[in-house]
Amino acid sequence: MKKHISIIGVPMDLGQSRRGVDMGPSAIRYAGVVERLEELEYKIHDRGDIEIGRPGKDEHVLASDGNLKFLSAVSKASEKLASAVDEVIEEGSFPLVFGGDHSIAIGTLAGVSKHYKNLGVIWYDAHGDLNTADTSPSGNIHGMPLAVSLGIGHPTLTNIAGYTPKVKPENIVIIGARSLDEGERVLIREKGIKVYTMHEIDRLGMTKVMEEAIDYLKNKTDGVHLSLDLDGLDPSDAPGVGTPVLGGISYRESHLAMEILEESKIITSAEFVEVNPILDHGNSTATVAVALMGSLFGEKLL
Ligand code: EXY
Ligand code: MN
Ligand code: MN
Ligand code: MN
Repeated sequence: MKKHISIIGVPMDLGQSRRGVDMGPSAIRYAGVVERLEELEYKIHDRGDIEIGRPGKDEHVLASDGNLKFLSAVSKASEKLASAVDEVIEEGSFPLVFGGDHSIAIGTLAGVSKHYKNLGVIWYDAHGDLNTADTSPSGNIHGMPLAVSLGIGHPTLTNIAGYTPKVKPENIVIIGARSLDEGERVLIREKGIKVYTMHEIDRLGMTKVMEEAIDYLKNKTDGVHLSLDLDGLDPSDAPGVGTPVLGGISYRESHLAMEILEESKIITSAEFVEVNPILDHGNSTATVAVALMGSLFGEKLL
């Protein structure tokens, strides 16, 4: 029987300050994702895009907390996304979500986590995304989704889908970190969150990092969500992102990471975020995202 993947596009750009990332889902589709995954004998159901409301022009100022830009529009979209992801899992299909900025992970995890007692999360990112309104230097919600999913942050965000928290700190592995704010460092230490920074990736190599991450998660979780921010990769390989950070994971290392995840069979949902075609060279970042999905879903050369 063919395995089923359901694609959900989330054209969200309100979680950060650079327009264009709302076109990420189109860019990823244009890069041929459906055809690529169909080649792998998957049955693909593209559910189209979640509708993102446009905010009033002063909304970020009017938000109940001044340091949470577009709180209301992000929350509404997160609720819709959570319901769509929930439906996909109910149908027995694999949810594959395309961003949009990383604030969408709030909704994805809200839809996924209710189906698992102990959801694991692999957060592949240059950043920790562990800020709150109090620690954020920017007020951009895309710097907060992992904290929100831990139940830390504004209640409108932490209570998306009516429950909190979505994930336990001991079930998270961050891979690729190289830009953390002070408040995020404090939270990582306080909660004991497992982080493979670029230092560990350089030192141990990607094979060891992924094997350790999988060992760390596999016996204590009943599902693992992959949240892959394209800015986890080096900007030379993935230039079309809004918050690039030098010294990142290479294209080859990322392929290897996806192949090792595929072999482990632990991934039960995934999202690919922060593709911004306006900032891209051609459509290369979406093309990289699609190639990584190929590896994650089992593409082999021979
Ligand atoms: N830490 C910075 C902030 O909170 O504003 C930058 C966050 C970028 C988040 C990107 C998507 O991973
Ligand atoms: Mn359900
Ligand atoms: Mn991120
Ligand atoms: Mn990032």
